[in-house]
Amino acid sequence: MSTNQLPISKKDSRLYMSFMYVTYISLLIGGLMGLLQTFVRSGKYTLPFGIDYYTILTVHGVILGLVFTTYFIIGFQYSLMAKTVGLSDKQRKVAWFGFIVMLVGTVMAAVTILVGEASVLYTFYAPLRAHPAFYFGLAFVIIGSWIAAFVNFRQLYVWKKAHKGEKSPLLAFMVVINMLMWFIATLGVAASVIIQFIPWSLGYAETINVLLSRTLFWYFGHPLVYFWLLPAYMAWYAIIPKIIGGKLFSDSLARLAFILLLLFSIPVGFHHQLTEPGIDPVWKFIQVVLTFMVVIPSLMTAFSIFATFEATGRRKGFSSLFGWFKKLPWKDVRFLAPFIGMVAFIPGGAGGIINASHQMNALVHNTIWITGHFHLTAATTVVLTFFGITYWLVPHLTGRRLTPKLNKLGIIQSFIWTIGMIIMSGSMHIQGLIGGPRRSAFSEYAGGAQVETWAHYQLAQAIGGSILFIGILLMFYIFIQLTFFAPRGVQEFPIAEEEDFAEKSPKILENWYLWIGITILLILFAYTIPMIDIIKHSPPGSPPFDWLIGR
Ligand code: HAS
Repeated sequence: MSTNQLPISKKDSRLYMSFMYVTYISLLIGGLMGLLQTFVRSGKYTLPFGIDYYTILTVHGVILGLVFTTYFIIGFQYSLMAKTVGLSDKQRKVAWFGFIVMLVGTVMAAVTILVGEASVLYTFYAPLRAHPAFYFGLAFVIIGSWIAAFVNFRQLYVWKKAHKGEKSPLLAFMVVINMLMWFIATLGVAASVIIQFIPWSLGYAETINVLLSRTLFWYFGHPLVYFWLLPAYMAWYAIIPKIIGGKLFSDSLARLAFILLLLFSIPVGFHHQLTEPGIDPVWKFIQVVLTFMVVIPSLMTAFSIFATFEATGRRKGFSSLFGWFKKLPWKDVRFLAPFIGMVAFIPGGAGGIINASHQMNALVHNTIWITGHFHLTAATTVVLTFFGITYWLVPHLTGRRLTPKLNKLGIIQSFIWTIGMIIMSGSMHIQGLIGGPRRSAFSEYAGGAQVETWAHYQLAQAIGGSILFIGILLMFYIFIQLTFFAPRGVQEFPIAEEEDFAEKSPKILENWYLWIGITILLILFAYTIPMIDIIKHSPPGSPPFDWLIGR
């Protein structure tokens, strides 16, 4: 990869930091809601002022799953693009516009939820119905993120025009893949929101086609989790090697892994709907097979990271089998936090494979096992990597330094997070296996025969949740320090270089027409027939396609 790093101007920094402010305010609010949830589920606490459990569950899911992640990712990706391919004045203006559109949408959705008019959880499954402002808010957030996507596409396009024949910088390539995936995936949820939810919530349509809405949601929902994961992979492939004093393992392998993630992350939404009637089992099976295909790039990533660690250690002179492992920079939080995230992804990924394994899904679906799964993958792997990025990105943007004291606090934060998550996610997994449901307040199933057994695990979740909340407070404190108070200075923006003897990456890896073409073909293959089936066999009075099938 080209080592030429472009400077980030003050004006640019202000834009990227605006995304970070929303990110960390969201973390604080969303984390508090998570804490309250675990308290309620423990059965030892009821919410004051008649606040509904599902309202706080919705705030938690929407604000952490959709707001915290999206703002961090877009802000981080902009900074990667600025460093590698640059951002023009015009692009910055459009980027600000996108930010404002997103912010307006976020505020609309947040207020609607907070006043109790949209307690529909982050999946907003019909027939739960929210106030129209919630759906309009979501639509704005999506449109704002599309603006960001198109700015990113334009940034790479302009760079390519000025650097004819050169391969694009790896990180810019990765950002474009992620935003392409996001754009294609959000078309599904946008269609559902605009064609189905908004007319229904405004009262123009009396009913809603539930299965169609859920299918469109999950067409988006699985790539959504990769939209969270890919920025973490960007850091693992191209930033962590620099932090540990190594080089990029393989530019081609990294690009191929991202291409495979683009191809296979979308046509797999049915693995969230395996227990749903109305979808032909053959198509469910086909999407399960495609789900196993999307595991491959993650295995490639695991291989690549191990190889980077080992190669770096051996270059430093450690010849024993695992000697290199001891010498990784354990005291550097920029490495430690993402490393713990990587380790968490080993059981997290294994859990995903269990979920995807058709028959086994019947055991875990809709149990709190799934909640345990995504607290390992999203809330540990991804979030700890995002924290790891924050420790250098924020001071880089604010012209400050990560001091040894803040580094130490970061290490403490990483351990608090790990302990809290082991307790909380571990007990969720176990409770799920013995039938504990997800998305339920404790009071709703109190009196059932299994409550006694579940109660222990729910108490453990409240303890884990409390530890995690302490972690959130500490992280927020570190963020404030890095933004406003840390000493002025220069914090490195670590981007790994390629090995001097690295082979040239094949040109085909940058053939966008080819990869976008195959992505579309795979989506059409996996979704066309089942979608026609769903529409054809939907019950009478299921808009919006009644007119189409003559009812
Ligand atoms: Fe998942 C449900 C399947 C990955 C998030 N998932 C969810 C939900 C969320 C979520 C939020 O098939 C709940 C949605 C809801 O509300 O209903 N998931 C998978 C599969 C993967 C997977 C096959 N999930 C993720 C990631 C997420 C995430 C990543 C967030 C970021 N998931 C499912 C299924 C369901 C599901 C079903 C529906 C369940 C149901 O019934 O509702 C795969 O992508 C996983 C592949 C990963 C690996 C691991 C590779 C390991 C690596 C680390 C290497 C470590 C190193 C460190 C090198 C194969 C890369 C060195 C270590 C040393 C020890 C030295």
